[in-house]
This record gives sequence, structure tokens and C-alpha cells, in this order.
Amino acid sequence: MPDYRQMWIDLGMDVEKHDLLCEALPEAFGEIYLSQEHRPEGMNFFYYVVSEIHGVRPAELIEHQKQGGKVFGTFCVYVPDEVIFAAGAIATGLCGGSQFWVPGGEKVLPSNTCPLIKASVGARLDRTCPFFRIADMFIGETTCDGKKKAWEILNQDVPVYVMDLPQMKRAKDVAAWEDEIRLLIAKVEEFTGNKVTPELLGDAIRLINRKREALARLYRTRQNSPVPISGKDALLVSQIAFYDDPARDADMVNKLCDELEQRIAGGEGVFPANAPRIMITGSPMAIPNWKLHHIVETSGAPVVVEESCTGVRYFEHLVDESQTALDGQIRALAERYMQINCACFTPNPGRIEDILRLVKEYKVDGVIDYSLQFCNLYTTESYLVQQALKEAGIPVLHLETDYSEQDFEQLRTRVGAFLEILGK
Ligand code: BJ8
Repeated sequence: MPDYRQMWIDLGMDVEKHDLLCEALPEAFGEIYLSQEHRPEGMNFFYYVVSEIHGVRPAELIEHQKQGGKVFGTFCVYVPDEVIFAAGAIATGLCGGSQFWVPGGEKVLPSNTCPLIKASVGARLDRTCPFFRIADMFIGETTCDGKKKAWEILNQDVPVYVMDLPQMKRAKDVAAWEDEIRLLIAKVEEFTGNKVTPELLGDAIRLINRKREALARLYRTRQNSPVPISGKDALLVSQIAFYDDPARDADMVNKLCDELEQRIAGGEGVFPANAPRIMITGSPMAIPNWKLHHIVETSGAPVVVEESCTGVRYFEHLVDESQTALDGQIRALAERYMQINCACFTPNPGRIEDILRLVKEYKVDGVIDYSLQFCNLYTTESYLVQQALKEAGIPVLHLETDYSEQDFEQLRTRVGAFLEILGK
């Protein structure tokens, strides 16, 4: 394994503090992931990526910068990666998913801020994540109040460009998002010195669509019973899709799918066919947040789908590839992205429709409605989600938690009781 210490020093990281994270992660990963039985061979690539998460990909990004390229860090699935890749730059997800970074965020943010925001700010300000050091510019968005204010604080330390996401879905809102994409193109062109041409944008649209198609194929395998891959593994694949090179990622996901489809043909699964099938809906789970999946699956039930931004919201709907002029392409991007149903929209009936549709598609027996602590959007929308599921006769459990391990046993008890109710 190469030694990345000098790279981290060159990035201005706090290497002593970072060592503590490096010590903790392999143990947690081993316990959560490598303890699983009958893991697909195709997961080995993703296990390797995560075992080297602060080494291999950061080194590639730095190499890209040495060749004169830029790296943009993003925090939301509404930010169109296509624009960034079209300008010869690289987009990388930056959401923090570890408790390790939370205290750093709490130095500058109210403690009643969601852990995703606290961890993201902490990872940058404490200088303990290479991705947060490498990104030349962060791209934020106006999705929730906590993020909006966090951008201002981060902007004191690193350039942050903020996209103004409309919060309704009328025609004028789609048009407003189209305008925002135009402004992003102008910003990215100025920052990179590269022009976004229709040819380059067309290539980038196809590139990101290929990744979406591969992830959709992976999720389709999970509709089978017995399910051929654990929810934990599928979640890891989704999380890595935010960081990895999109073409390589699509290839590796497709390779994994070849194996899973063979498993399906042979009737092989990782859980018994009669185990209760669980959907998780709600706040995103940024890497390495595997807590709830681990609890559910070690309690005997597979997570078969996530209605979240680290699940179907990330890849459902393709961008129309038939447009060849810039105006049409930008319109197609706006239309595709505005089909995502985040709780920051009002009203947001599309999300409820998605949840009810996914219950059928994935033969879900019970839904866990998951909110990150202090995430007002998902915690509040939970009322409507639970109401709709109850009306449809689908058992639902609402859980609110953070990144710490403190409530682990309490959650396990509640999940266990819920699985008993499902009575399979
Ligand atoms: S499209 S879910 S990625 S905003 S969990 S920071 S909402 S307080 S992450 Fe999100 Fe985009 Fe929506 Fe998806 Fe705020 Fe809630 Fe924290 Fe959140």
C-alpha cells in the first residue's frame, strides 16, 4: 500500500489528527462490511476504494490539478456534475458522514445543526479530509437553512459558489433553475478557463447518464427475492459513486451487476427469501454513515431500497441526450434535476408518490423513515410520509438519529420490535 503521508502534509492537513481517523476507520469497516457472509466478488473493488479512500482518489485528483485541471466539491444531488465535467474539471461529493468531524463543525455552528453539515464544515476547518483540501471551489445550494449559513462560514476559508435552488416546481421554477445552470456554466468557465461547448456538454451528459444507468441496474437486482446483495453493500456503491471517476464507476457497477444477475438466475441471495424487506426513506447517508443499515441487517432484515439522495434520488431519470444545442441541453438538465423530490420543496407530493411506487417495485414489507437529527425538512415531512404509508397499509417506523454510537442499542431495540411486527 503506498504511503500517502507526504501527500497529506502537502495538502496542509493536520496529519496527527487525521491519523486518529485512519486508525478507527478500518476497524469499523471490517466489523460492518467484511463480517458479511457471501459477499459478491464484484464488491472487492468498492472495498478497496473505501480502504484507500483518502489515498487513491485524492492522488488522482491532485494529478488532474497538476495537469492544469480544476476540482469542484459538491454537497447536493441538484448540482449538475455534467457542467463541471464538460469544462474539463472533476466534480467530487463532499458531504461528511462521520462523527469524527462533528466536533470541528460545532466550533463554529450551533450544536443543533444536522450532523451532515457539522461534519462537512468540521472536515474542512479541522483539515482532516483530503477531499476538502483538494477541491479548488465548493459549490453549495440553497436547499436548507443550515447549509445556506454554513456556506458563508466556509467561504471565509475556501471559495464557495452557491446555486439558488427554487423550492417549488412550477414552470417558472424550472426556468429559474435553467438560469442557475447557465450561471454555473459561466462560473465554471471563468474558473477553469475552459469553454463549455455543446459537444463537450453532450459528452458529459452521456457520461453521467451511463453512471446513472449502472446504478439503476444495480438497484433493479435488489427487486428480486432473495435479494442478491446486502443493503450495506449497495449503499457503499452509491456512496462511492459520488467520488469515483464516473466512467470507471459505471464499469465497476456494471461488472458487479453481471455477477448479481447470475446470482438471481441461480436463485442465490444474501438473506433468506422470507426475511422482511425494508425500505429506508429520508435524509442522505454520506460515507461512512452505515449505522442504520448495519443495525437493520444484523437484526435479520435486508434493506432493499433507499428513497434518499444516497439512493434512488441520485440516479432516477436520465438527461435527454437528443439535444445538440446548448440551450436545449441546459433545458434538459434543468428538467431532469427538477424531477428530484427533496423535502426542501413545497408542496412535495412527488416524494410520497415515489415512496409508494418503490414499496411496490421492491416488494417492501416495512419502511423506516429516517431523519438526521436536527434536519427540519425530513423530520417535518415525516408526518406526511407516515400518514401516506399508514393509509396504504404499509408498516412504518420513524427514527431520528445522528452519527454517534450513543443510541446504537436503543435503535437496535426499536428496529427489532418493528421487525417483529412485520411478523415474517
Ligand atoms: S436534494 S436531501 S442532498 S438537500 S440532512 S443538510 S437537508 S438539514 S442533505 Fe440534501 Fe440535496 Fe435535499 Fe438531497 Fe439540510 Fe437535512 Fe442536513 Fe440535508
